[in-house]
Amino acid sequence: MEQNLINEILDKGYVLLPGRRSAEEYEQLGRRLGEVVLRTDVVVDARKRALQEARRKMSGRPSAFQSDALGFHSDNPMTNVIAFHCVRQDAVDGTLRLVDMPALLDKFSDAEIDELSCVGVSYTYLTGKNRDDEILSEPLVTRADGRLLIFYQSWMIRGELTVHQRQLLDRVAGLIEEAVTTKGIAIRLEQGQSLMVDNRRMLHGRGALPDDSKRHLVRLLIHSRALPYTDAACDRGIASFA
Ligand SMILES: O=C(O)CCC(=O)C(=O)O
Ligand SMILES: [Fe+2]
Repeated sequence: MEQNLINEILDKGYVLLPGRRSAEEYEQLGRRLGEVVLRTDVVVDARKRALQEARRKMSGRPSAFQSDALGFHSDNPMTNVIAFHCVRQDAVDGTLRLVDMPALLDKFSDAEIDELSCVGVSYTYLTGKNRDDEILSEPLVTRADGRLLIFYQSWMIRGELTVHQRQLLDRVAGLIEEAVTTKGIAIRLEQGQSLMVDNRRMLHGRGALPDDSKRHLVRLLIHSRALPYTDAACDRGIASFA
């Protein structure tokens, strides 16, 4: 079962698991794929959001607890699989959208990819004693064994950029928007369904939800040695769990 899931994630960038299961069964399955670094109840909750914001070292970032739309992004680059399980779906929408970044970056020349690989995107430790103490940086694009590994959070691109890098980033942002309308992947999970996504390949996002939405997903951030990852992000991250 695990190998089939891994193969499908490698092939398509994500897998919608067949059938339905309980949240416990889903979490067990997640643990068989790798190390579960973080488990989060994704719900619209203004209080949770305010608490999270107060604790954050880098403030003003979007939150999984917000009702506003969430722009396309990767989650923390220390993990390469993000899993979502639906405990309860929103009454009206709650669709997750995915964009396959390496496919989109096909339009860029090797030299342009090199330029993008010099753009650093900030993040902090996901867990452990160093959490939020240190601001780390991962390249927006890393070449690894003929693949491109992505870490994209448009709001975390800090530091000096050249004019050319800025133009490339605008082009990337435009293509992401375009991909959603033309060949974007839209998945509205139903109760008991689970989705696993290659976090170093696909971006995810969603539209706005009502402030009183009852939608509830369980998100697992998993570090799997069976899927591509970058040493810098993962080894530092894993070392900090102790
Ligand atoms: O609410 C969602 O569908 C996604 C939220 C999100 O980006 C996350 O939990 O990582
Ligand atoms: Fe996310």
